[in-house]
Amino acid sequence: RQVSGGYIYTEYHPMEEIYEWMTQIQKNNSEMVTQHILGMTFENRPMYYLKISQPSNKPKKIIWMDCGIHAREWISPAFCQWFVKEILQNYKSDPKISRFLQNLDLYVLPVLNIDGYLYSWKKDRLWRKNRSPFENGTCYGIDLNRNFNAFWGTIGASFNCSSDVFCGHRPEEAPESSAVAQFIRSKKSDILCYLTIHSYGQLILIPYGFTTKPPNEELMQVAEEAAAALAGKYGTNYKVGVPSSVLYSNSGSSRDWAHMIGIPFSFTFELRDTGTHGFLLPTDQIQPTCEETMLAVTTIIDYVDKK
Ligand code: ING
Ligand code: ZN
Repeated sequence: RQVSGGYIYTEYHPMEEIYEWMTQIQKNNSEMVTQHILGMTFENRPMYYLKISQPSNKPKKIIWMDCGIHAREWISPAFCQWFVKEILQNYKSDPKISRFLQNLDLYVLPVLNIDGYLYSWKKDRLWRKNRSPFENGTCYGIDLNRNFNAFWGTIGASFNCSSDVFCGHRPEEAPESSAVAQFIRSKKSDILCYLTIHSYGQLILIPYGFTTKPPNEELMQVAEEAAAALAGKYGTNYKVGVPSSVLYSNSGSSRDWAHMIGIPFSFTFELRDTGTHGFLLPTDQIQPTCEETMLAVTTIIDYVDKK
């Protein structure tokens, strides 16, 4: 059990508790953390992100990380929360963290697909998409990770609204993907790295999802370093590569879009496991999963900072 500030990080939390967690973390760390609104979900819930920033006069670059774009991938929001806790607990004592916080601000969106996450808790544990209704309420949901303007609708996506990979009728149709895209666009010259956290599969994916062209060597190398750091903790094996080489091609993903508009580093994480439990990762794996992922993510941030 990992408890900090009265919050249990080794359990999954319903959305109401994550909202409350955001308020508390901001209150208890007001010198470092601010809470900001990114937009509203389809069902009109506020999407908040946390900005972690060490006070200084230096101009900073940005690391963006979002979790929970897919509703059923509960380990993802759990990791975003763990990440924030670890940074705040350790930034003074951990030389790596204290070094990169001198140059970088961390922007963390703990749950991107809030309506879907709630639906996954209350109605259908394996729900993936957002909750926009179509065709007179006979089908629901856009796959937010097919709704970005990156070869949108061309491969690994569907135009059928009952499909789990329904890409919408146009890029950024969903208010949730639109809110993220607008924000990333508005800060794009300052964002060094875009991280998006999914499960499952134990993968680190690099752009692009829609071609089989050889990937950017540097991104590949950074991802391999991150996977090695991760494996160093518990021996968990991650595969690294472009989607077509490790799984299947896709289009309209946030990772590809972020890289296409000029963000130099962009990665998708697929956390534990490889299918034994899949999306239903047992709570006793939250801690080891978050610990090892922390090593991978800080390896990437460290690289990006030193570059
Ligand atoms: N996987 C991601 C998806 O959007 C992905 C990312 C794409 C992985 C293509 C592999 C290949 O489908 C999950 N689990 O959501
Ligand atoms: Zn996913």
